[in-house]
Formats: sequence, structure tokens, C-alpha cells
Amino acid sequence: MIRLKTGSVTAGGVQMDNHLVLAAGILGTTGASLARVLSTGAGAVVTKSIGPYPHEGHPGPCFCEIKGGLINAMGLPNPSKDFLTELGPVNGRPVIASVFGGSPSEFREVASWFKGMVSGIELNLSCPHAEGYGAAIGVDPEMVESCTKAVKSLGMPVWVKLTPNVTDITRCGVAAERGGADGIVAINTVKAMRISTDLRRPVLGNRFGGLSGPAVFPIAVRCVYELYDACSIPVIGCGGVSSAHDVVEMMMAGASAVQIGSAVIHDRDIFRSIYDTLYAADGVPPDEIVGCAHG
Ligand code: RRO
Repeated sequence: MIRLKTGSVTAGGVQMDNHLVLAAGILGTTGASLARVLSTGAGAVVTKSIGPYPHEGHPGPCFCEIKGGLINAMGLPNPSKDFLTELGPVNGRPVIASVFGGSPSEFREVASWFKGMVSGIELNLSCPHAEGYGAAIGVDPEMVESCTKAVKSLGMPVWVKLTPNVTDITRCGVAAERGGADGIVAINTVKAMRISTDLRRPVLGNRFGGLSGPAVFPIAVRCVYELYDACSIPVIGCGGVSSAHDVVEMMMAGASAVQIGSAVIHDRDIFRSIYDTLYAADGVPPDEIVGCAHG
């Protein structure tokens, strides 16, 4: 397998120790867990999404495991501004704050809390099961552009995380770029559901949830590939990545960095094992690999 040359990385205006980034939502609710993931080899970490008000999330069950992945309907649980007290243990490290709001001004307000405390902001315009938030507004390119513009005016690096639950993801990618985004993250989870045949009812309390894990990897690769062609800003790949091979494939599709989420649940040391397989002092310069699958 191809090995990449070791060295620090800048993607979408954020300097990171390597190309591997903890995705939003997994182990991102406390400073201690973010610090732990950084200590196991992640190049940067993204927090759980933080919103304008404290929120408990959807009623349970919030989570079910299926063949090839997980379906979650956590429902954006978060402590809102109180989360800032968690950032102490990761002060000065490459941390990206995931934020959400229901309007450009709410996005700006929440992002402003993090100014000077994190390396960048990731806009959650893509949670597939949140009324008034996430994909409910992120499927509209005009809304994507306005939310991005509002947050970019704070002067921090801005990544915009997109939903795959649209006909043409590039319309939202191009809108984020127009709004001044420094990077596009593709993809959030795929809207999904299961039904309990014993109970004759949906498994999840919220009925619908978001599918992640290996089952969505080919969808994520396709979205990264399309966005790389359509946009001029870096694309950060996310969705079902669980091996060094997946990272290389995502980079060949066009990813300048790669997020890992669900795979951490089964292997807390996955960053270390992927790092050890992926990098070598005499490896290939990563720039030769990013987007090389495009003709
Ligand atoms: O909290 C969630 O239920 C959640 C979020 Br914020 C998200 O962006 N994506 C997802 O699958 N779940």
C-alpha cells in the first residue's frame, strides 16, 4: 500500500499534526476525551456540535447497530455555551469547534464564543434529523452561503459540513465557497431508519436517524470526488473511514484531510494504527495523492 511522507499538514486554513481528524459527534463532548484522541495520534479533533441553547436531544433509543454501520438519532444534545469550560485540556492544540444554529445570526453568535480558543469552526449544516437545524437548512444553497458568510466575518478558518441527502451536493459546496468557506467537509450521515418487526414500530425514538460506518464509505468517496471537481477550496473527507487504505482512497478522490468517526467506537486506538500504517519518512508527498484519481 502507498505510504505518505510524514509531516505537518494545513487543510482549509487549519494546521494539523497529520491528515487524520476526529469527526464531530464521537468522543467530542469533553475536553478530556478530545485530549485523549489527540494523544492517540489524531492530527486534529472536532467537537460535538454546540448550539445556541442547551439541549437534551431526542428520546431514546438514540442508537442502533446494523450490518456495516450505525444509525443514530442523538438529536444534537449539547450544553451550549457551558461547553467552553471543557476546552482547557486541549488549549493550543488543533481543535475545531462544530457549531449549529437555525439562522446565519445564530451560527455567528455560537461561533463567536470560540474565537481565540480553537483553530477553526465547522458549520453543521447537515444533521439529517433535527427540525430547523442541520440539513433542514443545509439543503438550501442560499442558506449555506449566508450562514458561511456570517461566520466567516469573525475571521476564523471555517469548514462547512454538508449533507449527502440532496440530489446534487456540489450546489451546496459551491455555495459554501461563495460564502467564503476555507474547506468543505463531506459527508454527514445518510438519513435512514429500521423497524422492529417484534414491536411493529421504528427502532429509534425519533423514527429516523443518520447512517454512518463502512456502509456509507462509497457514498462519501463519490461526494468528495464530485466536490473536488466543482470547488476550488479543500475538501475534507468523512464517512465510513476505518483503515489506512480508506484514507488513501478518500485522498485520491480529492480529500486534503480525512475525518474518522464511527470506527473509533470499536477501536479507541484506531488513529494510532492508521497512522502507523499510513506514514513513512520516505513516503510519497501527499500532494501527489490528493485528487490523483481525476483524469
Ligand atoms: O446529534 C445528532 O443526532 C447528530 C448530529 Br448533530 C449530526 O450532525 N449528525 C448525526 O448523524 N447525528
